[in-house]
Amino acid sequence: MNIGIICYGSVGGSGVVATELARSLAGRGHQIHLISTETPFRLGEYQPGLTFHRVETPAYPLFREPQYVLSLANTVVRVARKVGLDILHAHYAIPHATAEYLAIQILKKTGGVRIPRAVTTLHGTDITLLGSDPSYTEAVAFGIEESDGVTAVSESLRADTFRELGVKRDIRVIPNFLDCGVHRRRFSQALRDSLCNGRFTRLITHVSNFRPVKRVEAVVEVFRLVQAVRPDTRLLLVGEGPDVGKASRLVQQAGLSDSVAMLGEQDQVISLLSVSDVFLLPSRQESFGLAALEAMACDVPVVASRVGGLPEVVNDGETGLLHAPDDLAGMAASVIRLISDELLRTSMGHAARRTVEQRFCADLIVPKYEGYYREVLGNAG
Ligand code: GMT
Repeated sequence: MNIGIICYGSVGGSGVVATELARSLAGRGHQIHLISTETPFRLGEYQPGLTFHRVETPAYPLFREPQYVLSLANTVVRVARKVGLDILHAHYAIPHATAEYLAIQILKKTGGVRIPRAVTTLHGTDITLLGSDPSYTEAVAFGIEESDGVTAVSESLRADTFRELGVKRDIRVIPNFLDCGVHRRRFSQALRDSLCNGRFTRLITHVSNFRPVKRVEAVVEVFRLVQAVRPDTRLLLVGEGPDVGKASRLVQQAGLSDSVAMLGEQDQVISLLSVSDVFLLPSRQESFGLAALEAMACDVPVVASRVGGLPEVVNDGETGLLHAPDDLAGMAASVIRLISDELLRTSMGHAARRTVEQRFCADLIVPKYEGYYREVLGNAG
């Protein structure tokens, strides 16, 4: 198939999933056209069958905001005219489902080219935080209704979409996935020693894009409670985003600067996860929690909020420990339990890895997307 994939290239799970899907599909012999404003940060080396198309959005002083929907639709039209797309797959509904719809209307009107079938994948905040905001609801719901196929990354997100947007169509749940050959524990004693710095014996890791939904204040507070009992524990904060400054302030105010390492954005987190004892994700909302899945793939148990799709990823009591989002004391107690009980920690870590292998590997999930594309093409009217 000739498949166009639209995604955000900046750091974020939806872009990571779209890029992994693009790479896997190209590896399975499809021609993939990845369309984004910037080179997705996990695109990696050149791969036959995978072409990147940059969306350029010109600035003009009259406009307060760049007209991204128009430039994206325009790029899609040009790519479709040049290569003849079978499927156009938008990741993240806002505004990608709208641009997808617009591009297809233009192609239908101008004719002379194959009209791709439109698939939209809902990732989370495009529904739960933004899509359900009255400023967006009608347009987002319309884009979803007009797509030929719609997928959601968890049952929870599917239910949220029906409830929040009132859409009435079928939505297929296809969970997120990882390349299990790449995402696996690669332990380095040297890295662990350097992070433990002769002073710490346990490492807790949080990876995110530091948006308010990730609740850095909860990350720091849980760690403060853990440190009070286990001063030999260090927190690794990995990632960049609007709340990084806030995280740094909170760490300082709590007198924890010596025990927290702020490592900034990292292309690959496998080495850091592989030397971690516990992964901490106390988000307010999480439709799936790809960061938790990445930790699990590296044999690391997860302590997280029991919200959204996280219970579909982390099996409470088996591959991690889940708590109500406000139960920070409970999360701290779970972290302390895991770092104090090596047997429990390693058995939960192994169970986490097994879960990833049994349910979330690319070779299980990517064929589900291929099958869905075929269904959508089969339904072409
Ligand atoms: O909202 C974000 O933090 C970014 C967003 C994204 O663009 O990736 O994350 C959402 O999609 C991910 C990939 O499907 C999921 O793993 C995240 O759980 C989801 N974030 C939220 O629901 C908060």
